[in-house]
Amino acid sequence: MENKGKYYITTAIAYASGKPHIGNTYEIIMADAIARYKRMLGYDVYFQTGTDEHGQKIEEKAKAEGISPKEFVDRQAAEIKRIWDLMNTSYDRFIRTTDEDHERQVKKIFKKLYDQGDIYKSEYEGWYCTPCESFWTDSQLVDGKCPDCGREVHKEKEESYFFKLSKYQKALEKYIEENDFIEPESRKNEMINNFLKPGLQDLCVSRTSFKWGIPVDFDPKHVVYVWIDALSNYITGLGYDVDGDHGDLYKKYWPADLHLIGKDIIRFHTLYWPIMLLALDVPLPKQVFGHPWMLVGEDKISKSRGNAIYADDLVKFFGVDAVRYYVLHEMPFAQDGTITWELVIERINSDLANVYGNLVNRTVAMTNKYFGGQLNKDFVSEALDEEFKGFILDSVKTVEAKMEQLRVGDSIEAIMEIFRRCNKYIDETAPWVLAKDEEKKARLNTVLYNLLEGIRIGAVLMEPFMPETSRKVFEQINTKQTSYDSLLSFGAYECNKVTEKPEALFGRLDPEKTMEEVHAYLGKREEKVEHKEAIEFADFEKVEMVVGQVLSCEKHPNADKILVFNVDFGYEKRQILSGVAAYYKPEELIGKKVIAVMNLKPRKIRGLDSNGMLLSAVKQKDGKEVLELLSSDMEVGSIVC
Ligand code: ME8
Repeated sequence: MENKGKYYITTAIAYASGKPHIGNTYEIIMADAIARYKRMLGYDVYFQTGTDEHGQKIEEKAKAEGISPKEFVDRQAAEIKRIWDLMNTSYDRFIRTTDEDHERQVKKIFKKLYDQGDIYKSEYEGWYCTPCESFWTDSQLVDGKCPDCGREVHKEKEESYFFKLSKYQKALEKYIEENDFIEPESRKNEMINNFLKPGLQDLCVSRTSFKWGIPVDFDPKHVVYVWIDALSNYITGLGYDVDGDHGDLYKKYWPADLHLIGKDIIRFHTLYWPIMLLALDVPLPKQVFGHPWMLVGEDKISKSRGNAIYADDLVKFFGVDAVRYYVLHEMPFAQDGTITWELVIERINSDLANVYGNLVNRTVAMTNKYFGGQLNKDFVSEALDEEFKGFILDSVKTVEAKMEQLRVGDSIEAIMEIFRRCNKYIDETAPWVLAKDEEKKARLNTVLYNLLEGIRIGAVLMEPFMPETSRKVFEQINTKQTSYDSLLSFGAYECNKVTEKPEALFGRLDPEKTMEEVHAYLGKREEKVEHKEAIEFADFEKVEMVVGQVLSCEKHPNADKILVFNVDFGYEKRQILSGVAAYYKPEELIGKKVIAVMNLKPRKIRGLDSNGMLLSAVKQKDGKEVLELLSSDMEVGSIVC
């Protein structure tokens, strides 16, 4: 096969702070599908993934467990790698930011940028979000919270190193304008309008408030900002060397053809990362694709809310390929996708069992029944066949065009259309009727040949997405014709003897029974909810909670999820906003006694003031969130302690 050149693809490196959920896992599966597809096309692919192991959050988590950060990340990285391997992902390197070669180069990168005047020392004061490890200015906060994750921020001041991003802004703008660097298009506009047009601020690139990071080697009380450290993995993993003594992989594969990442970290990859490279005089990556997010139902996946779904749990019930299929098929190109256990079951039944599995099973069974398992090339074609073959060959082109645009879900759908067309062909040709007439034997032979060839072509195309299933299909129909070149024309199938006893590729699931088993399993499984750190009694005592009674309650005019309460506490009345609109009608809350945190700093939510917070209890039940506002029979004005 013709060598199409090199292709270097990377995923984001996962935070080694917890177990990756199905959203994180989606990304490695998608990258794997693209990598496998490109290899099939004849590209020389290098595929890198790994773990992001430094930062304050990891330091804190390790401390809470009483182990060293290194012990903590060793365990987490092993768990992440286990899941990547379980999902049959074909990466070439699993880089860890604690790898010695990476750390050495990051120190050198920082020093080079400092020596050439791109990084300078100063003092920083700003709002800091610990989970995101990001500083924010007043104007960047949204309703007083982190604009990325919506969590609380706190003021922090520290001596820091800064990176003069503005120096490279013009060059970056030019690159973005002249290339298809940021995909999809909507994400490109976001970056231009929200960050480049207002002008890039200098970026704080070191920390002194914690230790778990790569030390700045000429000023070791500072550690390198985790994003400078993490982003560098894409070149250090290939053997980039600041002094120019690059490894062979770097020489061969850089610049990256594709950085596949989630939509929340586009800013880091399309602004800071290319600017780092411009400053290092390293060629820029060709494309950054910011994929959408996987939601559970309509909600963000959240470990603290306990709605997270994990790939290994899904695999226990449905197998690796069905899970790969679901996430790849269900995730749209630019909008968020959704997953629930019920939806996975539905999709397996409708597509994999009823269409794909059923087609292969009955075609192999008919080949056995009517021809002892082996066809010949004695063909009697009819007009219908040409349309059928044309459809299949066109589908090969559709898949290629869609994959070129990274529309993975659409590509899979085009392959499923091949299998649907085959099933329709069975209805149109009715092989069981042909079988009754000895004179129609050659026609029956042709029909089954066309079906086996359709299956073969579909399975070759499906291999990057469901490798193990394609392998089983090739085995069942007994073909060695599995290369991409074999799809150029219709008719490469060799007529070998098919398997005598075809095993079903996908069993049909009984939705109710399966869900019962899922609930029983999830109920028994160790609780995976992440708990917050222990706090001092003195900290708890700072919270003032009082019983109040709802005087009025109405919908927020600009936010669907929020209700606006007017609450009487006896000694004063207050307006408090609460995100409970999905669980209550406003009128049923009037007169209800509630418990409020009184001394939470006032904040604005979508234009309205909220002066306190109402307490509620929330739980995930059968895949849905159940919530209740906490109440008390005590008199209005009673202190809760
Ligand atoms: O961001 N659906 O790591 P991470 C789809 N360490 N993708 C999701 C998702 C969801 N619900 N939630 C997260 C980091 N992701 C950094 C990356 S790269 C130099 C450093 C994606 O473990 C997320 O957007 O939080 C990111 O691309 C990947 O999962 C890993 O997220």
